[in-house]
Amino acid sequence: MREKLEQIKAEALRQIESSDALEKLNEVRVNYLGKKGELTAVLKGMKEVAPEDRPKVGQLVNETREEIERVLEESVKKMERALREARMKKEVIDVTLPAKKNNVGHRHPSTIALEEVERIFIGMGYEVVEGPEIERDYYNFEALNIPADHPAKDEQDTFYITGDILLRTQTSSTQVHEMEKGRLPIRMIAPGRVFRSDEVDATHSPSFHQIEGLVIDKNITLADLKGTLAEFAKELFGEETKVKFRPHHFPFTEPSAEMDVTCFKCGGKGCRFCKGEGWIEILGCGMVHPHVLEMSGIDPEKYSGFAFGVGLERIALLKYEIDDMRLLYENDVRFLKQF
Ligand code: 2NM
Repeated sequence: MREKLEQIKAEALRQIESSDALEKLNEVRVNYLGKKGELTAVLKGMKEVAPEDRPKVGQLVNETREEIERVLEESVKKMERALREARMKKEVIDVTLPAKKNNVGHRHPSTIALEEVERIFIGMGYEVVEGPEIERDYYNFEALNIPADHPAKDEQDTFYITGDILLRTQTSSTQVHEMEKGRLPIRMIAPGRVFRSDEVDATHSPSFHQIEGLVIDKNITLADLKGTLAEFAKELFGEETKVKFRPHHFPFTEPSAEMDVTCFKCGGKGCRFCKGEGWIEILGCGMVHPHVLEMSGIDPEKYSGFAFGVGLERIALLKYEIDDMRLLYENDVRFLKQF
């Protein structure tokens, strides 16, 4: 019996020794110490042992069991330690590696241009007012004196949600809301997104941004319009910038004009940038039509005003000498981070 136990122990220890995984060690535990294990089998065979020898044999079985358990425990601990060490080695952090670049980003060129325009007008005492992008036909067209048969009202040009509700095509609608409040005088700019059913190309997009200005007070004249916009042009493009007004037509202003600025690249001599003209078209403007004032509840006998509208993307393209508007919408950071 002693020999048999020695044999079992030797075989168990050999198997422990050759185990290369925790699962293998567990197999050894089950095979030798488990309920159906070899040592248990020996205990079950005790009835064949002479009664006086039983305590001795029992003790021997227990000693064998304890020895196998001890070696097994040791091996498990050793293996677990080795596994942990291997894992730690793999997870080691090399603190000498260069740090990941922290990319902070910055404002979009259109945002920079917008904030520049806002800064200029806030400096002249204007309020910045934002309004809804979804409007009723009345605020986008009718209140602005735009007749029902005007080409801008065509479904080809305007995004309609229903027959009466649409995506604003200009931010003048915000100015109408402001006029209706009846708080005079008004000195405001209305920046924001506008929508027109245009195909995308280098100078068009179905969604772009406008900044429209409105001043209403007693005794406002064309001189105020010219002085204000000349000052705006100087602040935006430089002190030496000159302006010129060309007669134009808008339904909501009378008289109406388009304003050109001297090319800030050549100073007006004519160059590639201004296509040899020396002048660059920058905005539309005019004296608010008396009927527009009247419809919003302002007495045109007592009050007068001027208004203007400028495209934000156009300003950004000019200021940063970008030749394709699509670059402003693609948001490729390699492009954007140049400004
Ligand atoms: C422009 C050109 C001229 C304009 C008119 C008004 C309002 F609300 F007073 F009637 N707001 N903006 C206006 C005038 C807009 O954009 C080219």
